[in-house]
Amino acid sequence: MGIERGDREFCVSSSFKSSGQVSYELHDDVAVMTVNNAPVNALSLAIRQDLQANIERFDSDASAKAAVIVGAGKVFIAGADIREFKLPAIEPHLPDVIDRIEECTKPVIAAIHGVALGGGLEVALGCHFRVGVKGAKVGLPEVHLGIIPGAGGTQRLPRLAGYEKALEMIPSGAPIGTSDAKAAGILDHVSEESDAVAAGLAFARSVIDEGTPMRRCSQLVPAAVDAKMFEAAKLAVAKRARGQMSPVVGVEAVEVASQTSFAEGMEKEREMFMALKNSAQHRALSHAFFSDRALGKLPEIEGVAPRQLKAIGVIGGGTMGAGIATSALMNGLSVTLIERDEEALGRAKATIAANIGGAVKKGKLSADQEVRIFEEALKLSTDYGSLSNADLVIEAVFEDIEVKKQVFKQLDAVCKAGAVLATNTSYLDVDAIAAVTERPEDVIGLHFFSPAHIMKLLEVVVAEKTAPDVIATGFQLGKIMRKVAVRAGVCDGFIGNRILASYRTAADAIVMDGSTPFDVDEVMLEFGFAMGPYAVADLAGLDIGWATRKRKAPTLAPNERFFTFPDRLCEQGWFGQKTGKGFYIYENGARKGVPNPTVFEVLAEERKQKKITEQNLSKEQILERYMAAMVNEAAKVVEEGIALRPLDVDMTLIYGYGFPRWRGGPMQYADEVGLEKILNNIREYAREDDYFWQPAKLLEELVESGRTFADLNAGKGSQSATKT
Ligand code: TC6
Repeated sequence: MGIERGDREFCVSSSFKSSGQVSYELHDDVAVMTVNNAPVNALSLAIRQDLQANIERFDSDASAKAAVIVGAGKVFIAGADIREFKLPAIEPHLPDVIDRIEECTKPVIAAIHGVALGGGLEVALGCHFRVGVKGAKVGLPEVHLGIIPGAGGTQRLPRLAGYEKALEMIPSGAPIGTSDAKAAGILDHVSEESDAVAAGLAFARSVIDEGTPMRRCSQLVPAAVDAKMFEAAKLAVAKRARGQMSPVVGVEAVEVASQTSFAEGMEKEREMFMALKNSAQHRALSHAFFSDRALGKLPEIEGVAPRQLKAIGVIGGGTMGAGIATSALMNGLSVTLIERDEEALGRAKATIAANIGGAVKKGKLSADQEVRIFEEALKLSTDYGSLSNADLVIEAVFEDIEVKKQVFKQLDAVCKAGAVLATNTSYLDVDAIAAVTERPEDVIGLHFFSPAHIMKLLEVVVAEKTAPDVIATGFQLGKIMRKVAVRAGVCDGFIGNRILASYRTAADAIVMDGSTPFDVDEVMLEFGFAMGPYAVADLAGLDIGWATRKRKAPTLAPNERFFTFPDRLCEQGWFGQKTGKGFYIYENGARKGVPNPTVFEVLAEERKQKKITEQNLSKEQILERYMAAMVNEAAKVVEEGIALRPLDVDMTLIYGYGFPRWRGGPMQYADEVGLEKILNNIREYAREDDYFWQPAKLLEELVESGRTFADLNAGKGSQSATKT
């Protein structure tokens, strides 16, 4: 069918109706095509159709000698429209649109501002020239979504920039800046213009006037390469990826470029792309991508302005307080840190100095910033009165409710009206802490994770009376400190530590019943965690769990199983890494240990005492039990409204507890495994221990109604019928 555009006719598929999202405008003899699909010009079906139609139009437009493709708004093009990946693919497919651009008989120039990512860079690679304006970035981040570039990126990039650059960019997914991109030959020119249209037009003029030969990436001859390079890259990438497939497949796709013709390479790339697009890993990583962006979207703070946040106070200069102060200082806030005496202040300052020094060494801060922090931004004091101007104060003192209440009484007396009063408690009742003040609406929990200047997670714990603008301020602080803030409700351990306690109990039961801590750690490493639970316990210090068990012992229910085998290690002064021995032995300060043989003896003794018949659980059974405990507790956390949505749990476990992102978090994982299977397992385990294995009502309800956690994320139905 022919469609009239201006005075020319051009051909597109019969079903096509232009959405007008790609405009076509002649600037003298240069056609400017502007992709306009806010917010990031994602390559939706409508954009692909429009782009294809405009390329046809340009090719037959005798008055246009060159074309420039630009993006409207903040970026060039951020890639394929990820939301469309769930739907059946409709023509024109992106690789075909890009081939059509490349086939053009006249030069097409991509003028890049902001970012050209994924399919956006692939569009640019299909153009005959690429110009970047200052500050632009280009990259192929598809691996972070569990896929690989699927529109020629793995075949064109190595031909244009060489295998080494392609092997650096594709498996890492990291974008690069203009000077790097120019040096690699990805950009032909870096413009001083800040306006991409002006930069593109100027470049087009020079191409027309100088008759610069058009370059098609598909026709470039790849440099010869030693096949060993790919083997080495695969090994290195697989080690880093810890089970994630896409970075390794990314290497394989680049290798294909070294072995076949462009056309064959494109076919293979498509096959690899489609296989990954249909994988659980892609579903999990897409879920993580959108969940990241959903975390701060909460009805209770929609349109609510946060309070002012310039100067903050931190009470307590131990590891946690000093870490929080470091994070605030590194992100431009002024901090007044309070300790009980000068000596403690000195120690706090030394910790902060070491943290900041480390950041300078890693290039995260400049030496000038370091000087400014210690000369201007950090104040140390033993006097609560110095907090009278603080906009927000975070208490990070000893984890004891009475101590915390005392601190809050003092804060209530000295802080200005409207100051936010936050506790960094990891377990305690924030409502009870708020109740000792005259202003419970200003009180909130801000639960940082140790080391606080490094760990990404921040639980924003909303107490019963916390005001909406205080919640908004908690999220704003997270943004300023570049943390991932998750809303949590008040309960023992909030979202993360409560779920942790549950799967740790399950792990202890697995060990008590015949497996070893090393079996459990191995299974969890294979699952994708960076460390297993017992290696983590050694790192955190076994004395912490010992103290908790001593507190808990008198409160046990009659049918509650209780595991004291780690106490036998603690009794010998073995507290984990810090003492060189725990579940593992750490020779000469090594960070990776070897199994401590005493653990086997301790376990054998305790099993004998408790008359436990050893079970021989397979790796799969260990994993099923461990994950069932995690998912069941997580479901209770959602059911009770402690986490608003399953996705809040998923992001908490990913950012705070090392859950592999490519599995999407425990709730996403549970959906993939099947909720019915998990529930059946829990019911089966309950036959042995019906105290611990009580199925979450939410889980039962979802199974009964045939719904999933993803349905809850999408707002399909209430969280639970049991929720009041
Ligand atoms: C690909 O290209 C494969 C090609 C082969 C095909 C055969 N699609 O991050 P922000 C949304 S795979 C749909 O908050 P920023 C995002 O959800 C893709 N939507 O903004 C959010 O929506 P909300 C490879 C997208 O300024 C809004 O845009 N490309 C897409 O902090 C704003 O996003 C990538 O992986 C998309 N591609 O950062 C790039 N991208 O407002 C992914 C974003 O409803 N994108 N949205 O919550 C990014 O890295 C960042 O969004 C950014 C902008 C750097 C472009």
